[in-house]
Amino acid sequence: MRILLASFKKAIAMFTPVKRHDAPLSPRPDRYLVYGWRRSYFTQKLMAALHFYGADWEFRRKRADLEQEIRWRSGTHQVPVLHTPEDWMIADTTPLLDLLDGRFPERRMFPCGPLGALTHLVEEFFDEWVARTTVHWRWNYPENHMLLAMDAADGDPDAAANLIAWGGKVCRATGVSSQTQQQAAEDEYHRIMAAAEAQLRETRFLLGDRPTAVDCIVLAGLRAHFLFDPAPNRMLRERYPGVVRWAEQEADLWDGGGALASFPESTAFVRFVTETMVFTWAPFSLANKDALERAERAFVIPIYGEDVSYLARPYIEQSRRMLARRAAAAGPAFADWIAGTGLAEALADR
Ligand SMILES: N[C@@H](CCC(=O)N[C@@H](CS)C(=O)NCC(=O)O)C(=O)O
Repeated sequence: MRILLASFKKAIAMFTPVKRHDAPLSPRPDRYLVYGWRRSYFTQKLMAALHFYGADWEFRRKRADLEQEIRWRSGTHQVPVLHTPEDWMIADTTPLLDLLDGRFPERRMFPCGPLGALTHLVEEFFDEWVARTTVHWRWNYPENHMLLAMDAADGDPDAAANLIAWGGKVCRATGVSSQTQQQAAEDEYHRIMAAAEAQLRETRFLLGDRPTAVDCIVLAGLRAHFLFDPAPNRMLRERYPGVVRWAEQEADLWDGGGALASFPESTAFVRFVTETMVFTWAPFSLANKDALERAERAFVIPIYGEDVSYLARPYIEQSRRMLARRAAAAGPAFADWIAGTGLAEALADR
């Protein structure tokens, strides 16, 4: 009898709403809300995608009063967080784009089949490797600091000083401390921009005449960082006028039409990125995986002619595995192609 009573109480508890003292500050929205910061790489990636989907959405600055609730509901302190009309608060842009592709299938950001796996691969380069260039150009140049830190910290000078110190640590963790690596990251980005400038003379987007997740993250780098932060801004504007026009006007005019260049040739831009990945992202993500397996906090690998130390980070490995699983699901045509690229080993272990 006592046992029966206990399980009855448990069942009742299961269906009794938890009492919260404060009403939520963010009630269920009737459109998609993006909580984030306009100067954040991944916030701008999600914003670019929502625009391309033609979704009904709105940007909301993630302010201090929402911090606790958003962190509690989404499970992360990072931005962006998407608040959906179902009242879900969820994070992590790559799986978010997968989810939204199912809702806007005519405007998907990851094409189906092997071209979709190739899109994920190129997206990974910008998400997990070029991310170091965004932090370098922002936090290694003092002329950016006050403007950006005060904006992020809503004008609070102590919080801004903490942010500048945090930026220095992120630069060390992502291998852009030495002069050589800083120069190498900038030179690499100039090569990427030169490839984008040439590609945009041929096609409206980087993989053809319609946008993909790769366009979202490249646009995000320009909009959140490189065409805003004082240090890189002027030089990039002078050297890549086609890219600037695309980022500031043309890309957003997409009408839902157009085709992508077919797999495996894809575009010259994609070929340039996959060749660059062989000596950058691939050794980096494999060494990160090995370091995590050995429970080491950091690892050292040769990059651009110098031994560079990186912090071992679980998310890099989680993301590599998601990519490896997508690559495996893409079938034999993708497997045959990847075997000849020098990237197969980085996608082997899922
Ligand atoms: N994998 C996540 C990454 C999000 C992310 O790294 N956001 C950055 C801003 S662009 C952030 O919140 N950084 C603060 C931190 O990591 O402490 C995504 O794709 O959304």
